[in-house]
Amino acid sequence: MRLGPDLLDRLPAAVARPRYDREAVGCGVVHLGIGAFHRAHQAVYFDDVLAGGETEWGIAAASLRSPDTRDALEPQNGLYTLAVRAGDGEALRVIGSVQQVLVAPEDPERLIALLADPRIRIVTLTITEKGYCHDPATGALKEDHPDVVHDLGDLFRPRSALGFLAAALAGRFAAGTPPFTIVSCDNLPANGKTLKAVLDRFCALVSDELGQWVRDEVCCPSSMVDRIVPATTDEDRARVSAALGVTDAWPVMTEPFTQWVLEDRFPNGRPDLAAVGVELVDDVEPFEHMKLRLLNGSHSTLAYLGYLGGYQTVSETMADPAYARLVRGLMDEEATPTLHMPPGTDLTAYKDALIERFRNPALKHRTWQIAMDGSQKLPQRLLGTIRDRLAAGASIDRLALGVAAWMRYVTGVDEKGEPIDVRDPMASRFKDIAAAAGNPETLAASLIGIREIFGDDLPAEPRFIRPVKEALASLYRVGARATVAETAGR
Ligand code: CS2
Repeated sequence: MRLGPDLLDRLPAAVARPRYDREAVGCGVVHLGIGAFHRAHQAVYFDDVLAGGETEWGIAAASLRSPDTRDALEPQNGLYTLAVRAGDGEALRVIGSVQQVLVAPEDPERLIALLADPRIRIVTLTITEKGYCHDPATGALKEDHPDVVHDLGDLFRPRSALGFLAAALAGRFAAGTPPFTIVSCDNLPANGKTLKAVLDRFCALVSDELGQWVRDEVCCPSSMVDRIVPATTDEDRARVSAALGVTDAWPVMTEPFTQWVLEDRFPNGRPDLAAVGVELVDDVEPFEHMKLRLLNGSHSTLAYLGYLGGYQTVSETMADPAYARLVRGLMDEEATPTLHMPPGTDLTAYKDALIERFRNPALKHRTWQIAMDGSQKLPQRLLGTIRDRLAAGASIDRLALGVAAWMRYVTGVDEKGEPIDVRDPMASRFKDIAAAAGNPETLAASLIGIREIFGDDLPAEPRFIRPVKEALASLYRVGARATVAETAGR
């Protein structure tokens, strides 16, 4: 038997479930890029909104590529289980806020029509860093990106999120419908501003009139989202289904912690998000820096060094005391001095909690998963911190080791000579660079020369190049574990 509305009453008492009338809920939100993160984060906040009695904020979610989520959730009427996991067990909750799942490439016009519907007042995005079709170093739209070129040529059968948004906004503009508010929930720097810049530019390339309307009318509040969501395994599916007594084809795994900090700019209305724990602020930037630099910067550092050191998951990596010391040192000594938090923020408590979250043994968060798409992640996770440190004349040893570990990782060969499955939009470029480089020194020099990642400044900065080259040389000489032990002890 498959999880579905008719079976909700028969679930074990310990399983939380929607107590509101799902049939009475209208759709007010479209989410682009439905994946596990959306289902463990924004969809849960909206489920709380609906549980609080609001009825206009159901979610229609779209996948921009694969039909997998739709195939799993459609027979379940959108219902799925959230498994909140910690050392002391697992709490299950069935989420009801996702009303339908569309697969964009199967019927692009249907998604555009939905987005153009006046009832849709908010669009949320988790399309990953590379989904913005931008240059990660500058934030500008890559006008020669194949999806951008394609979508500008055929706006009514787009591929990219920007294409869908522009096509729908064109429809709303023509119909005199106010625009929706668009909330980026990706780990980009100034994600709202970055989205707004690429969208404005994209729409201006469609037409001057649309460009101007979008520039003047469309709001993209920035947000900081945080919840660790490892990929679901077959073992997870089997365990959750057994606990429910019915099959859930795709439950999502997460941790108890969750946070959403959001700029309060919603001219077309929003639910009472504060009532469900969203922190509404005027300026997200300090929180975003805190999270990107402390959590994600540490995560990527742990992922590359952990993978190279032979560790499969973050919690396994953290169980090595040298790695734990390195990452705390990275946070305390190198990242924290670059943060400017509002008064009253307890960064020590935040970092203590982060260390515990990384250690959570119930989460099998693979280092390989986090290592993906490093070219898109490095700038905001490590390089911004490095720039601020260098401007202050301060040391960057641990940050440089994180960058060097990324370099060794993207060569595609691990310490035992085994291949690494490198997933990155620039993977083939890395392979060519690695093949041409005769030694760590030239490897580092060639990778640092990639301006889309390192910008114009870092390739010309000896105080950056030297520690990265030294760290990379050490990774090749003695390996990740010994280099971590040595750097952590400094
Ligand atoms: C991770 C993030 O995969 C990754 O790159 O660093 O997805 C991380 O788990 C989330 O940002 C936590 O909020």
